[in-house]
Amino acid sequence: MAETLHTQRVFSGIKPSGGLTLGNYLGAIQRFVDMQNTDIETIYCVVDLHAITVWQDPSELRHATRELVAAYVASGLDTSKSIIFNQSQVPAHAELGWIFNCVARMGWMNRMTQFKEKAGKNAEAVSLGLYAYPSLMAADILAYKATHVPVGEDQKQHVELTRDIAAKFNHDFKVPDFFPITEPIIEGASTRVMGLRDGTKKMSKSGASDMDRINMTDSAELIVKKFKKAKSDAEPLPESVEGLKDRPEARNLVNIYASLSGRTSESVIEEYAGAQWGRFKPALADLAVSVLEPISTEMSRLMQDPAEIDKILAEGSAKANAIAQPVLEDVYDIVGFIRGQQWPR
Ligand code: AQP
Repeated sequence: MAETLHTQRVFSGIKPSGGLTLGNYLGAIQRFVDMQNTDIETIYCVVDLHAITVWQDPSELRHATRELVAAYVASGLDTSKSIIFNQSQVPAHAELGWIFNCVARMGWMNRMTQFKEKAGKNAEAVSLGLYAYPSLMAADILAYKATHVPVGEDQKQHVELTRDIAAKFNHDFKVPDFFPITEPIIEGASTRVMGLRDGTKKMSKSGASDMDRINMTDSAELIVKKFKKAKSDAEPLPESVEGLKDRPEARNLVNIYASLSGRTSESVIEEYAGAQWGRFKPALADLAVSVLEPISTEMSRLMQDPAEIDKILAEGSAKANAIAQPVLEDVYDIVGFIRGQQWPR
């Protein structure tokens, strides 16, 4: 458990960088909903500043931003319980992000594996924003002094960097405990949903093949087709989860089933021990359709009223700003910036 000094607060976000996948749903959104239903304050962001670290067509970005809000709400996030907003409407993120660029060390950033994966062999040509992304992510979290961040396994290293930035800021400016040392919450059977065509690579919005992922807006027919064509292996399902150890595709499909049904992988294996893929895959597809279809239907309904979605974002941004701005003002005072009459803005 993180700091007792700080009020418990959850922050997390998703990039509007394309259509949402089952990985985003199981690794993040489903868990955002679970956390909303606890006593802890929950803040969920559409991190549009992060999305533009790679090229986004402006009208597609607007669409993806609204669609992400629609997915949040259709999946069960409730604006009376959670703050839902887009990052660019709260200037504290970018302003604190700059300060953290000056706190984080080059050596720390050079160790970020996600940058290496995303930049690939093309590191010289990618944006500076992609490289600096983790310090903006630290600002997203710490602008709210969030104590807990539900994320998928792929974001663990970035939350660790957030902890390092918080500790260095607290130390350098001699303000012990100003920022909390945030805890990542990485739990459940789907902390890393893998691709359907390659069980060794994460399912991703921007992955090259659409058949590798389930999109939250896919039709029932397409979901069934994708699971039918999902890579598996020649063996039936094993008698115990240990038998999935060297079978990445099989393990992934079992984990997806477990998360979608709110069960453990053990209990899924107990039910399907010895089953052939011809039995398991249709059951998995039916389950996925039963979970995703009501959500995508509600998403399309919400998307018919973009003004209502923009209103959710405006109201959420005002609430987010009311928390983040005083934190930023304290940071400015701590750092030694002079604040004139326009503050508080
Ligand atoms: N495959 C996944 N399994 C489990 N969790 C996942 N998340 C993403 N993919 C998986 C979790 O979703 C949250 C938001 O992620 P994001 O969209 O902000 O960034 P990302 O991790 O880079 O997602 P993508 O789909 O891979 O986007 P692109 O392709 O645009 O880079 C995070 O909590 C993440 O862990």
